[in-house]
Amino acid sequence: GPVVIKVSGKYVNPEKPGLVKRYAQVLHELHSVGYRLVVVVGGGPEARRYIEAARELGLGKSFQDILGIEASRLNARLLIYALHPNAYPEPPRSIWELLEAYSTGLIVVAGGFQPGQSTSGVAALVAEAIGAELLVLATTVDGVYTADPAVDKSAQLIPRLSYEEFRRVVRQSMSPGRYELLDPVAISIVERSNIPVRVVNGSDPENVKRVVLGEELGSLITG
Ligand code: U5P
Repeated sequence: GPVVIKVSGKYVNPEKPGLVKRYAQVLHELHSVGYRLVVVVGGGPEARRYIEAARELGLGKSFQDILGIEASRLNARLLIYALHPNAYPEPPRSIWELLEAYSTGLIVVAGGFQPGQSTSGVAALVAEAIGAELLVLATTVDGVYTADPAVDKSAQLIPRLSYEEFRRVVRQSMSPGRYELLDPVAISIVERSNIPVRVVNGSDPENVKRVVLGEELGSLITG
């Protein structure tokens, strides 16, 4: 079945051409063995710079989000061109454009859609629309922990948890550039459609390949 992969903008951005290339290789491999793929790319450090500048200018959250969206779309384009000619040439801007791009059978790479969410919200909406069997979050941590592993050394990785348990361990933020692992939109969507979510460390694209091929790695969030 189809798979949606959300890659942190910390890994797909102009500072990491080597990693972008390795992501392109892994995605190409999975696509060529028959997986239908949609990849959603985050805004990364560039999005945070624009959002911070907008904040300092006193601009509202909608404008901050829009700047974040444009940064994520530029990162998406970097991966699209690295995948050429196997990816749809434009990052879709909405679920309508996504479905049109997806119907070509090419790998589709998206960034943000609209204010009020993060790219994890996009990933969840897309996963629901295309009937994905799995949503992979290629992120900066090894999985979901009992506490923030960057702050609390005694934090433990939780290999398997329910949506409800996930809600309890991750505090939900609604600030531009500071949405958590799954934003409130994303968690509601995956829960209402019972989409399994696998959280892995995205610093190595091979981790994404492993979990798409069925390996148990990181954390699995299910109903
Ligand atoms: N963003 C949105 N809507 C989207 C995707 C992203 O407003 O559909 C904005 C948020 O401010 C988000 C930023 O924090 O772009 C960068 O995306 P992300 O890397 O946080 O997912």
